[in-house]
Amino acid sequence: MAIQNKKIEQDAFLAEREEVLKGWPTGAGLDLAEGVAYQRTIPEAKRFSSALKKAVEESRVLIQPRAGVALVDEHIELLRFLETEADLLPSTIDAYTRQNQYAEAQKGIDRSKAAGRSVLNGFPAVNHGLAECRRVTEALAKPVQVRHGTPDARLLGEITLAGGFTSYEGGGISYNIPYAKKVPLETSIRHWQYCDRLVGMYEEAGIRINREPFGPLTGSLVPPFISHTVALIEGLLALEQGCRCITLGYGQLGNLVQDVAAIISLRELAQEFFSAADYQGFELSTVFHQWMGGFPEDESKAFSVIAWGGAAATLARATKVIVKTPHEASGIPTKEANLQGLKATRQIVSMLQEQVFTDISRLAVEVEMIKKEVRYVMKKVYELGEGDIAQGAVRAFEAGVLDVPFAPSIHNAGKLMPVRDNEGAVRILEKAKVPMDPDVEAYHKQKIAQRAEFEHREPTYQMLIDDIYAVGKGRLVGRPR
Ligand code: 8ZB
Repeated sequence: MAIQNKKIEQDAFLAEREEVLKGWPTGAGLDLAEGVAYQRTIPEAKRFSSALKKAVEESRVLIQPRAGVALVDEHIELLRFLETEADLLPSTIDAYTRQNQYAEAQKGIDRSKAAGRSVLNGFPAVNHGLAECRRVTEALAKPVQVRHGTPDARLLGEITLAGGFTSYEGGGISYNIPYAKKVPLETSIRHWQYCDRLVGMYEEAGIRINREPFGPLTGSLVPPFISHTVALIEGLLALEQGCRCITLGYGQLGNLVQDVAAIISLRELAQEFFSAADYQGFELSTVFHQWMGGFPEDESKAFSVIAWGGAAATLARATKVIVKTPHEASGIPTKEANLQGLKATRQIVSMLQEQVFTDISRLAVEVEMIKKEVRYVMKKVYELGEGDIAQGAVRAFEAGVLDVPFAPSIHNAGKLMPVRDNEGAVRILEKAKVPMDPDVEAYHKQKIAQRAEFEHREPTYQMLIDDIYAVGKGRLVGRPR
């Protein structure tokens, strides 16, 4: 049957659950009621949703790293080290687990034990299982979230939620298009409906679990209206399955006006579209990702990029900021480098927390522009789905109506071409099949023309390539040499 944005029925969910739990021996015997009872024992101070709610109320910006290693004791040690500075904690899951390759993950665990260091790029939660996940979450004083990149995260969700994690990242589009090559969108959306329904089951039992679609997508010059549209769709899909605490995300692009406008418009559009679809009583927050593109090798330069992200997040009053490290250009950071990223971010977040940048006049133009762009695409997505946003999303990707730059998936057109304007804001050079209001498209063209004139060259693919490498080379706009 075609995919639909419709709450999965209890019997269908429970039948599917039996199969999901067979995916690896650690799934055997997982009892949902016992998981709920366990979640109920978690103190308020360790609930992700509570921390986010308080931050929204106090207009504060929380900071969160990414971190995960192969073995439980080392993972606990790492997170304890980071929680001295972080407000919120992650457990970044390894790449084998993200691909449901649990046998490979097991080899990685065994080899890590032999080598005395982690040979996995994250924490293999499925292999470690329920009791070990609880050992992790119990060892920490702060809320912990599962962060990954998994098209089929059903078993991972079962184990980690019963294991005491209070937030779950990902979505059927955002953990497919940027992360997988061949997984059909219907498949990943359906599997994420399961994850959302699982969270919905906890919610219905009185347990608040935070859900966060992955905002930045490929992190490579993704225009705000594209990532916002995906975020809204994933928010709507989550709400339908019973999720009630949603955090929508955005990846920093580097132009301050555009970045602040992106967070403001994301929040307002979410209220608009969620209410229009008749969802009420949800908690909404936002996450700002420090620059997700290429970083400078030089650590001092990397700190500058990190701080600029912290500044933009704070001036935009995102609810939390996901922090990069000075090791970004080389790979998985040491725990010391990870702490350095947090400290650099803490300093700038604290210094700027009294300053408000959300009411300057230049912002209004960008906020309205993004809203117009998103409404235009969303209208088409609903049309394609004949009123159904899940079906609409699938057809929109098929038609190139939704198109994510630089995504590896064969189910993404890859024809939309962004480029920076003369002030570094990301604009649309070639809209391909993405619907845009003619006035808005003209605005983009005009902004790009200013840059072309300044650089005495035509805006072409080369300009975009120059932009991709610019930050790593010490600039925002990829000027010709
Ligand atoms: C899409 C997210 C990519 C970012 C970081 C990368 C990059 C991935 C880990 C990690 C610390 C890990 N990342 N895995 N950071 N520990 N196990 O996610 O460096 O910045």
